[in-house]
Amino acid sequence: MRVRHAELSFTGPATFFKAPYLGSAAGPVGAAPAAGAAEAPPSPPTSLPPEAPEGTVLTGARPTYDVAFLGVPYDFAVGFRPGARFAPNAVRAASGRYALPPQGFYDLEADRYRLTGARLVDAGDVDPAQLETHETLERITAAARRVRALARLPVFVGGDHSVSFPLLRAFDDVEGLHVVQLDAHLDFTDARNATRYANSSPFRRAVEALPNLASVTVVGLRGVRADAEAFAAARARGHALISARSVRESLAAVVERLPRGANVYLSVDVDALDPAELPGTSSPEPEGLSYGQLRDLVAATIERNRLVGVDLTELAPNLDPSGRSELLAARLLAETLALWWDAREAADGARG
Ligand SMILES: [Mn+2]
Repeated sequence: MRVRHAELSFTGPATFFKAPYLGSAAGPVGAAPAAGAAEAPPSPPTSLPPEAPEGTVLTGARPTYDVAFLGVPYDFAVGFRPGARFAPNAVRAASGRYALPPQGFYDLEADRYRLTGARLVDAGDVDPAQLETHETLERITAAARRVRALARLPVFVGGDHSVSFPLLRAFDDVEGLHVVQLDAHLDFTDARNATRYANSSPFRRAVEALPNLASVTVVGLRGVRADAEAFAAARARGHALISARSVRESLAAVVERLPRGANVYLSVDVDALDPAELPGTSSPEPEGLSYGQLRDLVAATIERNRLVGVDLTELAPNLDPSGRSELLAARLLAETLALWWDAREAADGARG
């Protein structure tokens, strides 16, 4: 009988999905580019220490991994209850429950294994420069570029939602970039309290900075304190703004409004979910999406488009002592990876 090292979910140092850890002590940003450093070898999921030397993420033309996770533990842009800085490590710990076995995940509904052979890596965390906002944003963008070079699918775990702006800047070369944002809030405010880089403004800053950002589709909107100017500006730019109520009325009709055939960056603010399912977030709004609705929206987005990157933001583990918020986030990421892997295989098969 084969025994895997660190079989139980709570054993060993926590990394995302128990993937090998690539970050140096300072994280990918702190690690200076090592000229001519050897490529990190593809390695199966394991909790053993990685053998890749620091700085290996920077050189390869072809990504070494299928999926790379980057923690972005920055929540200085939150206007209400802080705690998203703790999300990367909380998701690491919770995702031990979804450590990928060598044969993949057995899907009981489809009666098949999923994510079989996917090479995952934990690329460490960005080091926030605390109150030096622009320095922090630069570090996030630089780290995201490096993670893009490392893996076919970069997955970023925030942090508050402000991090989506510097993350998106790392996709400035992607033609016809489309953002699918699952969120209770629009996050398109120009400025509030003389602040332009808070977690209510990331997509306003992104469309200003990125000529290649064609459009944004937001699903899950609700609440009674929205910014009218922001909604007018987003509508004027042709963004699709879809309420949580619309999802309740007809998920199928909402799916038809998602982009098709686009290069999509998926940004999941966990407050899109109903706070009864995910209470651990800064600004919860009642009447949110169910987990199943959110998962189906993610599935439809991935099936219809080419996914270039994913972020998950606004998870504040300290606001949910039960721990179920980070477990749900880890579960969503595991399903997202499986959906992406299926879509990638289908696309490879079609190219034949
Ligand atoms: Mn948001």
